[in-house]
Amino acid sequence: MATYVMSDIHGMYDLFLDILGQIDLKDDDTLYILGDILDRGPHPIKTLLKIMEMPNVICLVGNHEFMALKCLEFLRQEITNESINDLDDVFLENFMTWMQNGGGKTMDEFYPLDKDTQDDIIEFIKDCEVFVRLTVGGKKYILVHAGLGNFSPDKRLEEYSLYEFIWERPDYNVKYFDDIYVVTGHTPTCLLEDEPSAGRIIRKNNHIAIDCGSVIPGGSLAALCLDSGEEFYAKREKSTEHD
Ligand SMILES: [Mn+2]
Repeated sequence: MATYVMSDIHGMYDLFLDILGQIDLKDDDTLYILGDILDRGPHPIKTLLKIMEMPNVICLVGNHEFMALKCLEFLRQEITNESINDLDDVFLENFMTWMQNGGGKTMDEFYPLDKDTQDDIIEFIKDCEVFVRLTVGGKKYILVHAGLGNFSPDKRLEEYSLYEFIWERPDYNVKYFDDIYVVTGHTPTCLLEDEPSAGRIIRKNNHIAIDCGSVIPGGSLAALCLDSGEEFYAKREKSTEHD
């Protein structure tokens, strides 16, 4: 009955399989994936389809799934006079933003799929959680992709906007809660050079930062067992798998 957390796979399918091999997920274990399965790395849709087959995985939405959803839903509809009229500046801006953030890799794998599988993927993304409250071994956790933007101790979780959950980074130097750990992805720890454990999972001020930069040269995909505190890493080779 172990609980694991992981985040920001970004299409790094081989690293994902490596971690699954290490944690040896049992039927009664649960793995939470805190978003950003898609984009940037070589196999985002292959990774997502694998996750969709795993009954004991619970996914949260990341900013990359959100960007993809907004574009894929529009792009896969039949082109009609009506939909051409919808091709407005807002859509084009969304599309440009997604492409600049590695969406091309997701498009490449999404388009050859049959329509039913495309539908399944879109529905799966829509069903992802935005945040999860959890108690493991008597310790309380909040899981969320990016952070609690515009944090205030008096603000209820239900009062945060989607943008504050999936885009805005937390301040790891501020303890948000005395009795709750906030587990986040989105911010690659290998880029936090001032932190003594940069590149590893960072635990600080009741924050737990688990995005170790799977798609960044020299970075890793990480997983954490919340029951034991054990950390697992699959390190990205410096020169393969990604252009
Ligand atoms: Mn992100």
